[in-house]
Amino acid sequence: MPVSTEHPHSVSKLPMSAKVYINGKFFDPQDATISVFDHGLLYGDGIFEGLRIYNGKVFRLEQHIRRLYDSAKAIHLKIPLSPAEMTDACVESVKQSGYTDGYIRLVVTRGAGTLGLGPERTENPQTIIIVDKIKLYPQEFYDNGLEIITASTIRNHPGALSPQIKSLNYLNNIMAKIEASKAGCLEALMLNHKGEVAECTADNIFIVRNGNLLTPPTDAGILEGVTREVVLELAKDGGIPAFEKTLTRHDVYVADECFMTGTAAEVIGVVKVDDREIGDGKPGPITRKLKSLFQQLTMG
Ligand code: PXG
Repeated sequence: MPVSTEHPHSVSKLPMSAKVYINGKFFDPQDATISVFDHGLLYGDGIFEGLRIYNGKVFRLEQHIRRLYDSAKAIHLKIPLSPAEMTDACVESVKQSGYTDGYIRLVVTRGAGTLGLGPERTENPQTIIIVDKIKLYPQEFYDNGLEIITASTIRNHPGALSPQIKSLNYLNNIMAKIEASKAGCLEALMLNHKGEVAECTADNIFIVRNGNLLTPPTDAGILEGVTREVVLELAKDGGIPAFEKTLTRHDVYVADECFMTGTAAEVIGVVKVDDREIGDGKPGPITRKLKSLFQQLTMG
């Protein structure tokens, strides 16, 4: 099916419903299926992106597409579409859904093949674009902040699999997420193999200390979050000194403020870490300022 380059701002006549694009065709969710022999399922061999739609526009689409192709290159996966075609396919998928606000899950798998690890056993990588509603954290957590714990599960060792690759194997993060939920928390802080602060299971982390905004650098073993980049830009524009800096758990405990960023979470305050209250136990002024600047950006 040819994809349209028409902007999703154009008023859709289609009813609003979740839609799934698979290799150029659109399906209702219950009809969207791929092979059980897909190496994405059998081995987690594939990559993904999570994006947001705000007011009919895909937020930071270009950055997500770039990261997807970077992930693909790193795992020797040739995506059947060009970045421009993928961009058009995302825009068309949003249009087909009729959603003006929602979530996009972009997945490229290695494709179906015989059993065995080798990618040469597969052909036809599968391109999947799911447009769906997004379930946000309850509002009270945006107002009052979240409590998190440090997980004992560390982030992927960069020598095993670069955390910069958004791969379909999220098990280490899922293990950390389970630790969080067993501790009654919605997120967990993950350290790297050196014991430094890396990020959370699906969010990047920031702290504020003496008016400076600090976040771990890429070489701490993090996914370079699109929201993280936006927040660093907003800080720069808003006159908040911001730096990438190696952080320890101690730095987090004694921070004046702490918050997380992510496509799903946006900007959300963290007010307790491993049972230590951060600052005065409420989302701080810099957190609130950046949260509101971010919201203005998504509304604009
Ligand atoms: N770290 C990790 C490990 C992530 O997976 C982020 C940081 C934040 O990156 P962005 O680019 O979103 O600012 C992520 C993002 C999902 C889902 O459905 C997961 C993410 C994003 C959107 C949806 O689980 N992870």
